[in-house]
Amino acid sequence: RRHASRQKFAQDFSQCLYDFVIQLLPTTEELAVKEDVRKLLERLIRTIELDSRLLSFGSTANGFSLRNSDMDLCCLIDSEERLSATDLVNMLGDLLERETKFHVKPLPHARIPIVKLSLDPAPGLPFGIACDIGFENRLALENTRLLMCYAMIDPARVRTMVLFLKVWSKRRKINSPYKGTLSSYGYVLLVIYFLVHVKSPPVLPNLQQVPPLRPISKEDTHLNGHNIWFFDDIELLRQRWKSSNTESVAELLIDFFKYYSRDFNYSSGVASIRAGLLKKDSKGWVSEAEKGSPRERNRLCIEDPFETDFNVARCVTRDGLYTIRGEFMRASRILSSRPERAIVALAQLCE
Ligand code: 3AT
Ligand code: MG
Repeated sequence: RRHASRQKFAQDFSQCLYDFVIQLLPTTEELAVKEDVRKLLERLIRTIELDSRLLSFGSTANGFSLRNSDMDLCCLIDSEERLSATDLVNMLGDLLERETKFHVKPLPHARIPIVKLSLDPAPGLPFGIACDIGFENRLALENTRLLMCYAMIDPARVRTMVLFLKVWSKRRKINSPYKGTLSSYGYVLLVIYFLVHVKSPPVLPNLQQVPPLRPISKEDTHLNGHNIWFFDDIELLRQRWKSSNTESVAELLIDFFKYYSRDFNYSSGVASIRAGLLKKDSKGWVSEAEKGSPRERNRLCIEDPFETDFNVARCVTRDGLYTIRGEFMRASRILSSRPERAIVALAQLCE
C-alpha cells in the first residue's frame, strides 16, 4: 500500500509540475518583442562597429527561460582592429541614451564590462525589459549552447526540473549571487550534474565525453585556452541515446532535493558536469575562510563546464550556503511527507 501511494503521489505531482511550469513559459508575443529589441540594438551597434553581431545567450537562448526573464546579449566583433570593451561600453552607452527610450547604465570598469538597459512597463509589455549587453563573451555563448543541448535531449524531464527549480529558488529567495546565494546558471549546473553523474542509470549522457564522430583538431576545440568541445549533434544523439532511467520528473525532483540536502559532500566535493565529483583539494579550491581570509570563495564548488578553473558558485557565502541547504531540506521534508494532494505540496514548496 505504501508503494502504491508513493506511486500515486509521484504521478500526480509530475502532472502538477508540468501544468505549473507551462503557465510560466514566455508567451510568443514576449519572445517576438525581445527579438525585435535585439534587432534594433544590433542595428544601432553597427553604426559604431560595422562588423558586429549581437547574439542572445543565457535563458533566452537555452530553453530555460521563464516569463519576464532578463535578456542576456553578447556583441561579437569580426573585424581585426576593434575598440576595447571599455571604450565600446562608453560609446554604446552614449548612443543608446541619445537614440532610444531605454534607461542606460554603462559599467565600463566591471570585471566583464557591460551596458545595462531597462525599459519601463508599458501596455503590451507589462513587466518592461531588463537587458545586459556584454562583448566578446564567447565562452558564455558556448555554455549556453551546451545547456540547450542538454535541454533538448530530454525536454520533458530536464526542462521541467530546471524551470521548476528556477521558480522555486527565486520564490524562496536563494537566487541572488549578490546576496551570497546561487545564480540560475549555478542551479542549472546542479541539475545537470545530478542527472548525468548521480542518477544511476543516468538520465543524460555526458556530452563533453561522448566520443566525436571524426577526429577534430585542437584549433577547432579550444577557445582562449579552454576546451569547449562537446557532442552537439542532438538529432543523432536522440536516435542513439535512450536513457534506461524511466523515473518520472517528480521522482527525480524528490531525489534531487534529498541528494543535495544530505548526500552531496559540501565540505570537500566539487560538482563538475565535465568530470563528475571532484575534490576541492585537487583543484586548489580550499575555503579562503580557513586560510584566515574574510572573503569566502569556495564554500560551495561548482566547476564551470569550460572555464574549469572557475568556481561558478564562488559568490556563495557561509550563510548563503546554510540557507540554500536549509531550503533543500525543507523541500525534501515537504515532499517526503507526501501531503494528501500534490498541488498542496507544490504550493507549499514555493510559498
Ligand atoms: P535567468 O532566467 O536570467 O534567471 P539565466 O539562465 O539567464 O537565468 P543567468 O542570468 O544566471 O542565467 O546567467 C546568464 C548566462 O550567463 C548563463 C551563462 O552563460 C553566463 N553565466 C552566468 N553566470 C556565470 C558564471 N558564474 N560563470 C560563467 N558564465 C556565467
Ligand atoms: Mg539571464
